Amino acid sequence: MTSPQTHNIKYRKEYTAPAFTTTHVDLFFLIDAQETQVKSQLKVIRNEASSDKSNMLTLFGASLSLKSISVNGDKLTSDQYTLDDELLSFEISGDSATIEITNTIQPDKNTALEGLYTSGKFLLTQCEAEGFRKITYFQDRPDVMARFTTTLQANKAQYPILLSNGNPVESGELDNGNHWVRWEDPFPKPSYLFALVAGELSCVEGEHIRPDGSKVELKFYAEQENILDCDYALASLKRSMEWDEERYGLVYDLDLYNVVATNDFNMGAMENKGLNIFNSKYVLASPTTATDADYQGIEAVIGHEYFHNWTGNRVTCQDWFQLSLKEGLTVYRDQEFTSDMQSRAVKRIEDVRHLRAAQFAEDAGPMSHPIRPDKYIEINNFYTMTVYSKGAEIVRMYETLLGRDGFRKGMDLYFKRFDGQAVTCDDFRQAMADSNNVNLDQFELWYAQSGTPEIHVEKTYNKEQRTYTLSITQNTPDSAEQKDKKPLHIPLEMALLGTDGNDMQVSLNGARNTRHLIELKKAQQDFVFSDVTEQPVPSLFRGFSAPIKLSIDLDDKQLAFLMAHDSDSFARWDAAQTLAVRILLSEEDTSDSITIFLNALKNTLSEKDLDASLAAETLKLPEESYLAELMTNVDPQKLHQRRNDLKKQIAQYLEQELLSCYNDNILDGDYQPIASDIARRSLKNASLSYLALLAQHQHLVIEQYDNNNNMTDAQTAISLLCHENIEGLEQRLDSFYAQWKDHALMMDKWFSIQSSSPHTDPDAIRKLVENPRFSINNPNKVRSLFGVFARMNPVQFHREDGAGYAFIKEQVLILNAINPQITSRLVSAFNGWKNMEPTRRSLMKSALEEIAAHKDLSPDVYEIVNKALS
Ligand code: B3K
Ligand code: ZN
Repeated sequence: MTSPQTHNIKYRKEYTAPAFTTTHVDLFFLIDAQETQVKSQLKVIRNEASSDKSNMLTLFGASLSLKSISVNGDKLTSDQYTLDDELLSFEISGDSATIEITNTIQPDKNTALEGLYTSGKFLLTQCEAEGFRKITYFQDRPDVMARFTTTLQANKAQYPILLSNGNPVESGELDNGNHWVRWEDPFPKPSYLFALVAGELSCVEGEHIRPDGSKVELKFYAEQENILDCDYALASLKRSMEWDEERYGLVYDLDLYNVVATNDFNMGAMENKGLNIFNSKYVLASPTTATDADYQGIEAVIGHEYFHNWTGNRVTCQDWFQLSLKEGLTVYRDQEFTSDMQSRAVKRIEDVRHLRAAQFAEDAGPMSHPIRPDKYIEINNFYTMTVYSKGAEIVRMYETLLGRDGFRKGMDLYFKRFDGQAVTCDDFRQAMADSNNVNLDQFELWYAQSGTPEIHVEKTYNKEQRTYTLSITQNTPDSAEQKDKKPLHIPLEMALLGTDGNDMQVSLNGARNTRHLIELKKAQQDFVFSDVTEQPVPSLFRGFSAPIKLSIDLDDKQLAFLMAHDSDSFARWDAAQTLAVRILLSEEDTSDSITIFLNALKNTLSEKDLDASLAAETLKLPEESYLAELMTNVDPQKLHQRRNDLKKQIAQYLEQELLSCYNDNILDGDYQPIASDIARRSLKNASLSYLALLAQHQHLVIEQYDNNNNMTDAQTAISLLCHENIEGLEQRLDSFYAQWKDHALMMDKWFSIQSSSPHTDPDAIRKLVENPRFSINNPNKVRSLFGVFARMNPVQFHREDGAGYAFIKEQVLILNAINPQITSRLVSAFNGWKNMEPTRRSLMKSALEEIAAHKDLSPDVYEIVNKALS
């Protein structure tokens, strides 16, 4: 590891196309867990489009042992090249060359899980963003797109399965017990999409028939004991393929689609061309082991990686600053897929809840960055909520502005112009603008500016003239690294509700309608509606038409009115959230607001054609991290207490309604992860989470746990037992353990159920670290125990004695040497320190300073900690 001083910053503005590009790569691997030999043959040619006319070819390489290198058949001597920890450079005479390189790597020693590494009985790769350079020397940058051929050779008994990108074209056996398979990927791709898998795996197969009648083979690989749990993922893949054909006319382009599930993965999944690699959490499911949320997670991630085949793989990013080009767009696509498969309204609510809880906080803290960052030290730190989820919101705004057909025209033009190329966010925006004949220049600011815009609305009704004026200002606050931000182009979907609760027919600039789309472009703008026959209640930013914070003076009764009547289900939910936020943050007496809120909730739960899933969403109070972001001098324990007190008031006031919701939504029959059943379970379990706060109903939790026939009900119940410390918990945790101790994903649940509980203190977490099923080398375990503790257990992480911070600090220092990517995620839990009350602020700061003083910090951790402290 390098010392802090040498962690250099990369700037977006410094992009230049490389002097040479690689067109063909022929790889040979002699697979062995201790030492794998890699031979590569590269065909490089001068890149005419580049302004760089140098004769030097520079290849990246990290943690490699170089054995030999030759150019056009001539072996280079050590004075003919330069080599350091990161780069290998040598001269190319002429405009093209064939390069041959041999090097070795040590998969077994690779604990960072980037490059080639070991998981159980197989070896696998993770290359995005810059992991290919840990396999061999290469122009490891996304604007170098080459055709790959990969030959894998290994002992047949130990490594019966040998997979790589594209199609298998040849295979054979050798006398020494080895076998080999050659894979050819016909599509030029950047090296971050390279993958290989070698080892013992079982397989289940399916197929998809394309619109032209041709067949795609679908194969899922997992360890033998899990292979039966791949069915749902396989079905989701087929649904994804059909959906993309239908919605965007995008068809899969190889005859084989492989997916491999592993327990050892730094993230959710990876879209390698023709060979996706997945965290087993997003593949494996059965009714007794997976919750509704797990099933939905699988479908979303399977879809996401599949959709990358066009948005990411066929059209890729010029450089890593453009990451949101593929991630924001692909998240938007997977959100739309889920909306079509499940409930659009609920999906929108869940996504906005998540955005507010995590992205708003990120954008208000030291890691605030635009969706297209201008600089970074370690690109892995920029796979953020901002790049992904805010990025998806920005793509969604094109669709809001241009309409669904206009957006589709833009997508069609984007693929027509850029298929097979590595491009920029500006290219995408231009395709949207050109295909719709509109000017989207101002829209670029969404890519360039960080921070969450604040919209303030003043409203005036003129009874005589029957006009209603919305006077709207926008402002994006200064953030860590950006000041003086400009006004953005913001779509505002809205309606005015009359006293009957219906959207009024009103005119704006001559257009008479019940719904209007306003485009904000200036710091201050007035919109005058005419034909407004009575004083309306405005419903603004319907469907969350832009990722902003809204402030408007609506009283409690008006919010309750929107909760009851708004025809937009998102706006109904959001009115409830706004009222809850007001109650939870107010310094004044809130009893009147509470009464109005409780009655509004009661009406929601008593509606005769109640939508169970929307009712469940309405019952969920705003997340603590969202509330904290709206405050200063946060005392997270006090905030937690306050939110719990409100929950208890709701439980008491709505006891009968909650009991009915609970009882009416108990399902008979076999578990099915279908939308209608999920909706009912979700209302039942949301109700149970309130009833669990009332001593007289806690028996329901025990009964639900003991009689469950699915993991959704079981996990809800055992988490409630744990969080409310209900008698009978210990025995049930033990039997859960006894039943599932050999099931990795179930052990992740067992750890996280405990680590999120306010009754699990740092000492108890230390005991869990000693459990034989815990491993600090396994990212899922680290996330379940440490990640969940730091993010979802505010009572213990933010203890006033500092023991929670001390515990995470210790783990960060241990993990830093094992897995930098996982560590930098964990250490980010300290990012909100400046927003805390003074005691915790100084405790968190000291923890960060102790981490910063550590001498061998990885660039990943160094970047986060230094930003946090600056
Ligand atoms: N593209 C990968 C993420 C890679 C993360 C590298 N640190 C998964 C995805 O977004 O689909
Ligand atoms: Zn992605």
